[in-house]
Amino acid sequence: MNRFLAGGGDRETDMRTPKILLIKPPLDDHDRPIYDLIVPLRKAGIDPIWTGLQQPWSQIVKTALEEDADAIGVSVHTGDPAILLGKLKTELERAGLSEKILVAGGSGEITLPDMQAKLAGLGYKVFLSGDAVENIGAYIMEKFRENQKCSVSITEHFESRLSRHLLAKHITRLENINLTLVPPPKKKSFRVLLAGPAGAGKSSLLNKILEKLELREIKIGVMLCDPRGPKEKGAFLGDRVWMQERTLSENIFIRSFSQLSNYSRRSVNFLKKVSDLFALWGADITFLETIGMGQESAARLGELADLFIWVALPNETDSMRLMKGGAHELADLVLLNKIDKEPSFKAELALKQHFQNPYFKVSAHTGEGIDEVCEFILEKIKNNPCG
Ligand SMILES: Nc1nc2c(ncn2[C@@H]2O[C@H](COP(=O)(O)OP(=O)(O)O)[C@@H](O)[C@H]2O)c(=O)[nH]1
Ligand SMILES: [Mg+2]
Repeated sequence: MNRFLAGGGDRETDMRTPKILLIKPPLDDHDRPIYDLIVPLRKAGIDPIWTGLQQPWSQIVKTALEEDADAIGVSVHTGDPAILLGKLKTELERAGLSEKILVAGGSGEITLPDMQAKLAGLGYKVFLSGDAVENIGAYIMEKFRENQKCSVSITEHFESRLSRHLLAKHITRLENINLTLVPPPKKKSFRVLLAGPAGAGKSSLLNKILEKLELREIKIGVMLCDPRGPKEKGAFLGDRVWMQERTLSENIFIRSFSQLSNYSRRSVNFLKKVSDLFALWGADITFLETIGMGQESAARLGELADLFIWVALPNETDSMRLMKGGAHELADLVLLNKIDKEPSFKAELALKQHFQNPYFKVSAHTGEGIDEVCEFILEKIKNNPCG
């Protein structure tokens, strides 16, 4: 069947900020320069993605493909920059990703004038420690705006099963323009929402859950949401760092999104459409990790979920908190995480008194309780009419 994404030309300006994937060559072990870039890039209105050190090229390229980042920033401190950046360029081209904005920086050989000329020949704009970080942001924004001008396309036809590459591209199109998938997929993917306060361990638990489900040959889409700050527009998309081992799996597709903390109706609709696209790629399950949540209303997000999981910390779960209103009321399941370091009996007592649905004690560090969580999810899918 031929499907298409169709819609008007109104650009979703509040949805789309340019993304840059920050990387180190596989053998380079120096992440400090990356950390120095993150906040200045956010201030320039750009979402930086950082995935961690020591990743093979194949993993870097798969991440670039799934995130469909507008720019790739490479920090080189050891090795021959021309060989390393040449290799990256070849790998990106091989994966059909030749249109990226490429920037590079670092120390050592990259500072030599003839090296900069070589890298310019490969398409990289080089920024060195003497350059103001703002210049990197300004360069990326300028190139991004140029690319945006020529990339508005309203109707996109495609065959019913999406490739990984097309899935990534279509998600970007949805970020750009309010499009509708026609017809909607018959088989939806089962949507599991992971919510809870920042730092409760949502990403770490998701990594463990994916590790188990991956062994069962289940196809999984993952949406990771990180917050834009109240002052700066860009968001640091850093959740992938906790799931590095999962990013090479052919059955897993991970995409990061910057979100405002109030989850407007438009952004919830957008996330729903992304999960429909995941279904067309073949995903049986879509996980959505929300930005850290507190006591604000999460009702709109609740609409999105076939299964709403609330991740809580034992020390912060007591009767007083549970008796107050909050997002935890929407939960089908509570995970009391970090039981390797915090006693849980008081939290359990409070949950038994004030929470009607099941809870599990878990640890993302030791893996305790993760099998039970996976069984719970799979059982729910079995009983789900659209799953
Ligand atoms: N001791 C312990 N630490 C954990 C556990 N799960 C996560 N953490 C740590 O808690 C911090 C926040 O974890 P993260 O997964 O980023 O939380 P998120 O903000 O809810 O996604 C990190 O330093 C993790 O290593 C756990 O089960 N036990
Ligand atoms: Mg997280």
